Amino acid sequence: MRFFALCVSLVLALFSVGCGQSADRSSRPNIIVVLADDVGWGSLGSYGEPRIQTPNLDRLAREGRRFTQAYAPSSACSPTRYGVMTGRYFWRSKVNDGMVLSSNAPLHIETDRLTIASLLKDQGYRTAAIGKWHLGLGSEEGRTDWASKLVPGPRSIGFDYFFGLSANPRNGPHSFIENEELMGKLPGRPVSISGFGAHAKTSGIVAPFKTDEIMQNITKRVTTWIAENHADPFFVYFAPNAVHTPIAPNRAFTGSPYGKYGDFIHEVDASVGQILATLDALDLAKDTLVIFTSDNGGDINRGSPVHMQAMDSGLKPNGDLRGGKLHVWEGGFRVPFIVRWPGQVPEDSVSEQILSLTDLLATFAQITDVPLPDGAAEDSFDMLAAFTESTQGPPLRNRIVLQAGDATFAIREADWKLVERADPPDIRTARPKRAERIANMRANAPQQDQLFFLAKDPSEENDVGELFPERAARMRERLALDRSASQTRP
Ligand SMILES: [Ca+2]
Repeated sequence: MRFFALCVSLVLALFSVGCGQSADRSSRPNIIVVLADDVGWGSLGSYGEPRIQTPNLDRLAREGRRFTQAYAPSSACSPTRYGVMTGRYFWRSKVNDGMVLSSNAPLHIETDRLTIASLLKDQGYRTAAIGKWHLGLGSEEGRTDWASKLVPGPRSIGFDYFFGLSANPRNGPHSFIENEELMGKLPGRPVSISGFGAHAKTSGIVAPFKTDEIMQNITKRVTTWIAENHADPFFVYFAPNAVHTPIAPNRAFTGSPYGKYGDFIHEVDASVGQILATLDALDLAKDTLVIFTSDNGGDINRGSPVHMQAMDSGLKPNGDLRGGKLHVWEGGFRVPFIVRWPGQVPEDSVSEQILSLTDLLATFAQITDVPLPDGAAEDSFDMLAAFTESTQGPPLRNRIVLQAGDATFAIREADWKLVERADPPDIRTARPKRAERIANMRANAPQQDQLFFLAKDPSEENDVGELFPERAARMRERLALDRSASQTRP
C-alpha cells in the first residue's frame, strides 16, 4: 500500500512538473500573424467558397477556430496596419483621412509607442516583420531618400528583422528592403522613382524585382527566419502583398475557375502552407499560435478586368455582404480571422464574437501576462477568452468604431450599425488634394445618418433610421463619445 502511495505521489510529482513546463510554455507561445492584403473572407473554402482551393487555410480552420464577426477597423490598408501594430484606431493619429499613407511617408508610428512587436521583444521574443510594410519609413514628410538608411522603420518599433516592400509593389522602390537598406543599389548613384501606377520605375538599382516572384521571396524569408530563430520564443508579422493589385500569381499557379485572381488566392494559401510545413518539420506547431487575417475586405473594383473576370465567374469576395475594400459597408471591414493554437483553441470551431484587429495587442499582452500601461493600446480588448472558450460566452466587446477609405465613420454595436452622414467631423490630412476629394465625396453622399439591423439585414439593404430614431441618436452619441475619449478599452 505504501509502495502504491509512493508510486502515486511520484506520478503526481512528475505530472505537475510536466504541467508546470507546459504552463510556462503556453504563456510564451511562438506567435505568427499573417495579415494578407485585400483577401475577402468569401474567397476561402473554410468560409464556404465552393470552387476555390485553399487546403492549407482550410486545415488551419479545421485545427483551430474561425471567426465570422472579425473586423478590420478600417477598410483601407495603412489605417488597419496601424491598428494591428498599436492597438489604437488610426484616426486618433495625426491624420484621420481614412486613406493609405503615401508611399514615401515617414514612419507613422511614434518610436516610443507600445506595439505588438515591442511588447513581445520585451518578453524575450525574437521578432520579425516580413512582407508589405506601408506604415512609412524615415522621418521626413515626402522626402524619403531611398539611397540612404531608412530609419526610423520597423526595427525602431520592436522588430529585430525586416524584409519586404516599402508599400505596394507598384509604388516603388521596385526592390526589397532588408532591415534599413534598399537591396541592389548601384554604388554612388541616387535612387529615384518616376512615373505612376503600372508605369512607375525605379532608377539607381541593379534590377527591379519580378512582381510574380514577390510572394515566393517573402515566404522563403519567413521559413528561413523561423528555422534560424526558434531557439527562443519568436514572433513573425507576415504581410503578403497578395491579393492586392497587381494581380501577379507565380507561373506555378494556374487554372483557377476564377482566373488570375483565383490563382493569386491559391498562392496565398500555398504560402501559408509552407509556413505550416516549416512548423511541422521543426516540431513547433504545438507551441505556436497562428493567426490568418486580412487588412480589409476584398476589392470588388469593377473597373479592373481581372477582378471582374473573377466575379463574373461567380466569386463573391465578401460573400453576400454589401461593398468591399474602401467602402463603409460591411464588405469593407469584415475579414477572415482564423486562429490555431493546439491545446488552447478548440479545434474545428466557429466563434461569432465581435473582434477587431486592434485587439491583437491586448490579447498578446494577456497571453504573455504583461499589464498594459496607460497611453497604449487605446482601442485594444483582450480577446483571449474568445480564442479559448469551449462554448461562446458573453460578448467581450460589443462595439467597434469603423472608418472607411473616404473617411466616413460608422459604429457597430451588438447587432446594429450606424453610418454617420450628418455633420461628420473635420478631416486632418497631410494632403490638400485629399481634403478636397473628401469634401466632394461628402457632398455627394446621403446627408442623413443610416441605421441597419445586421441580424436581420446583413447586406445593409434597409435603412431603418426613421423607424428607430432613438437608437440612431444613441449610437450617434456613442460614436462621438468613443471618438472624443482617449481610449475605448476597459
Ligand atoms: Ca489592403
